[in-house]
Amino acid sequence: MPDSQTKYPTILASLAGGGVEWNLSAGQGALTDSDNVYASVLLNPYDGDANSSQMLLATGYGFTIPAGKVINGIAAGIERHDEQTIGNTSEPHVESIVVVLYLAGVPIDGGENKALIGANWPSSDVVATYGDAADKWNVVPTITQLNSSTFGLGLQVHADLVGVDEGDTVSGLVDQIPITIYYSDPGDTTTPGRLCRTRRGLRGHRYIR
Ligand SMILES: [Ca+2]
Ligand SMILES: [Ca+2]
Repeated sequence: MPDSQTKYPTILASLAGGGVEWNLSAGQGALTDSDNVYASVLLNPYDGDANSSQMLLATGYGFTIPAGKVINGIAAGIERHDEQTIGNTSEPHVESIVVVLYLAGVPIDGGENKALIGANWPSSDVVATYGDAADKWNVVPTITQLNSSTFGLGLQVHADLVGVDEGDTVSGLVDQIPITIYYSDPGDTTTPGRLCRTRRGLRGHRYIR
């Protein structure tokens, strides 16, 4: 039977290597609930060293996918908004530029970047969902890897210059990042692809008769 697990990150980190460090002073549990307790980052669109964030790494999900299951899809929800911090911006302009799956401290090799670059964050909390029940982000992690505390999501954001005066600053705020993993038993016949093959098989059988 198809099944799924939804879990929340219990380990947060801002990965050094360029960009502005995320403010994680709300604690390691900041993204485990939609409670308006945030991880945030303060960006200066005019400063090339400060207009992008470091990678926010959310791990420690604690999945318990049973051995032997087939992974069908992965979905991540990012509840987030942006705020004008200082200045004359008519509206803040913070966008996600990297949304990737991580394992053991690095992006999973070959994984898809799901960020919708150019789509500004809303001014109040909205959940953006990346992936779905049949989308594996172009990766094939093992169940052991998905259950690892090092499996999770990396998020990097950027502030653009549209409508922004020099000296303006904006913040990106993230409330929660649930990840849902969809799985089923090997040989499960409920997936659309298998139904199509079954129909073709029945037609062929009829023609032979
Ligand atoms: Ca919220
Ligand atoms: Ca929160």
